[in-house]
Amino acid sequence: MNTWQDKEEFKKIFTVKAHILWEKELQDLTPNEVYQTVAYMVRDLVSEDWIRTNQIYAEEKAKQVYYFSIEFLLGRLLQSNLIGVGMEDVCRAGLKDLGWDLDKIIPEERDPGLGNGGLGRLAACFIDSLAALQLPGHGCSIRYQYGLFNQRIIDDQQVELPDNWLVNGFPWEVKKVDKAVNVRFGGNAYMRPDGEGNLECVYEKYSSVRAVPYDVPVIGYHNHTVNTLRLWRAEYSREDMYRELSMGDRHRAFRYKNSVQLISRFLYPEDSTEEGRKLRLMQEYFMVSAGLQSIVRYYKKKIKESMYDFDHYIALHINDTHPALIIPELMRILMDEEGMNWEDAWKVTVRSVAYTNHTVLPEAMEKWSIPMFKELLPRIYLIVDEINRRWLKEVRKRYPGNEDMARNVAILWDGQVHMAHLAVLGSHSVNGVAEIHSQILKDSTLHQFYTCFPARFSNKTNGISHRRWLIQSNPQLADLLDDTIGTDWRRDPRRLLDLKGYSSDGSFLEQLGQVKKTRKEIMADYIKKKYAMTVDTSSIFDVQIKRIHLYKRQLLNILHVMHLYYFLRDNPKVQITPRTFLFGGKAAASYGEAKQTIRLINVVARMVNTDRRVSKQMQVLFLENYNVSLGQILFPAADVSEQISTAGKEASGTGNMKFMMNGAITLGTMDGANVEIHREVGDDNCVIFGLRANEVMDYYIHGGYSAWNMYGQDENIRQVMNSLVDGSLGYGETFDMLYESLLDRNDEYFVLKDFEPYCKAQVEIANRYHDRRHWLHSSAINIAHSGYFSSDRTIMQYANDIWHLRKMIH
Ligand code: TH1
Repeated sequence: MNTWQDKEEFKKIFTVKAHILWEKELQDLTPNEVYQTVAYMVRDLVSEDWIRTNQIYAEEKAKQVYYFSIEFLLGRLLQSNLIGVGMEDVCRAGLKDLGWDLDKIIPEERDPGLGNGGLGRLAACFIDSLAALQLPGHGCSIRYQYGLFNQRIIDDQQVELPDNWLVNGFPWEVKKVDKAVNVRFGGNAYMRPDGEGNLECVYEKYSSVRAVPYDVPVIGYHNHTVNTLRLWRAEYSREDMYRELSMGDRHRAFRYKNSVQLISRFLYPEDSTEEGRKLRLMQEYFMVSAGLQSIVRYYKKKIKESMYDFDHYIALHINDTHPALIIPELMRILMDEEGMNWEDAWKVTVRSVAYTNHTVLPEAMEKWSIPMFKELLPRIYLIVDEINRRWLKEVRKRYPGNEDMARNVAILWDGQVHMAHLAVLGSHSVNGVAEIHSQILKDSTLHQFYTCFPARFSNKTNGISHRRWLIQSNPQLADLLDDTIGTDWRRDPRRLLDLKGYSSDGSFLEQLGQVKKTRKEIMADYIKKKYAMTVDTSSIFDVQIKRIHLYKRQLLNILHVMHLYYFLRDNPKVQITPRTFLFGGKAAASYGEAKQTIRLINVVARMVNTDRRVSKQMQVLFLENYNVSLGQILFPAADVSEQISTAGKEASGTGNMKFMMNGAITLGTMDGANVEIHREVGDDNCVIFGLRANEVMDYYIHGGYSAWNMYGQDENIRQVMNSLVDGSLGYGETFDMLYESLLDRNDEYFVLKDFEPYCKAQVEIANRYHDRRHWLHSSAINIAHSGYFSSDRTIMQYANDIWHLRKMIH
């Protein structure tokens, strides 16, 4: 691996590089120019390894996985890449000599926010683990010109601002003009006899979009592996533009240009809900077709094996259903371009593709209207129609007269294309992302498919990169771990278990307490600078950060905050352990209830923070624009991790794991990966409350839950509910939509049902925190067991059980 020998060499190279890039003297460089200079220097370090990695994969014909995801929520790359090449300290020292502070340079990088939340961040952790484990695997996605919107809070409410993250360029990417491909949309497709007794497809009058790849290096951890994240950008073809212009219709020509450029302009800001826009369908096909065409071209040019053996060398993974069109697209290429028959093409396709499901919320299941689908993708529609026809024929033969069965597994039904059904049928592997979630898939969401293909289903519990979420974001804790158990855990996070031997060691626990204190002070400084607010660092930092969604129940949290406030206000003699309630998260712009929840949190925060009677005992703050970078400050500072979704709704959650790894105690329901966290640490080291998934399910199936009864029976619920609509909050503000969802719409997510158990769980948290030594012990146990939640473990499971990859040492 290329490195900088020492800080002297760093400074020499930096000087030359900066002069070439900026034609300036060093003292005139802006911080952003310093950032870019270092970024390009890191790229220079890895460029040989990047080329070499690809060479080795091709020479050895290693099986490679392509991880297709409509989102990759990378976060900033400078520090993680410096850590990857082992050069953070040299760089820091060199910059210091030249008069710059690396910690002030790092924030110059715009946070690449090409994702909404957990699904996109999971994809980023996965490619990080692939490279760290020296596995041949690459990411494939879209180079959105605008990432997820920037959130501002104005007059208590969320305002969405465009995230023009590419303004100063993105030094990590390499545009590969020679690797561009064309993706076709619209036109007509039909079958006709080919003269040899078979049918062939004619596809005509389509319009072409040029897909240009931008490659980003994915740098392993202290090894020579550099994999690739390939991001596609849509460009109009100049020829098509000139042809239109030459035909005299300038408006048509510019409409064409604009419509093409729109394809890679915005990331859809929806999380866990279906966004039924035509442009989104175009994005999905654009990504899949461009990615697959380039894979097939590479396969033929470099691997040079038969297309019938494609699946021996290539694994295609789809992150939720957004890339599920890879199934008919591969069928199209194998049949229309490689001349394979249907049966053989289907075999190769199913053996190549594997699918991960990330949600069981019905509103998040992707469905497209058939007329729109057909118009946009006529050739792909013919293939999907044929897949469906053959499949239903088989189902009706196997289950004669059982139309329920047919309905539950059909790909085309009720005028819609059901993407999850297509994904299950066209894959050899289907997995959920936590045990309870995988069980729900088998028992209900995909039950009929499970009876047809039981062997396809498995669980792969999510994980997180301990490199980003511990080594990088919490160096204080990482150093303490090194001093206590040695450094092996950095390569093998399961070794964190060694910490159990110190979980009752008084001097270790004191140091652990000191680290947490330091991280809370860093958080407090951020809050002081940004909000001119002083938070009490000896208070319990109680944090809920995630997308705002009714099922995640930020409402439950804030209703408890309101209850606690009323209680303290009315009982001035009561002393509690002081609390700081921190919230963060974005709401989809069109999600009224979520946006009203943000306003409620902000209104309550002002009421609490300005009331001198209680503000020594509790404070509340909504942190603006939660993203990866803010997460890196928040997770290390948290004492309590709020994981309070309605049981059965959160497929996994991954923030829960980031908190745990940084020593926070989980306050949660038996949902998603909380179940496994609870199993790892036991009742003593987390606080579980509320309805279980089966109880929630029973209420949905048999009824018997009345939100109004809860309201009638519980005085505390009445008090907080009334205040939502009686004008007693803020300046007479009301929250009708939230009130209605809780009472008139019968509280779909059981907020009121779980209210009292949640309040009790919060008392339990306070009691435990009171015993500092016991709390720190729990904190240590959580860190020790967090190694299980490293995405390295998750990726090894995918690599062994689904992709069949082998480690490539070089
Ligand atoms: C999330 C799940 O809600 C979360 O529980 C899980 O930990 C995470 O995926 C990673 O597995 C999902 N995000 C999305 C985003 C879209 C559609 C469905 C889901 S599920 C756009």
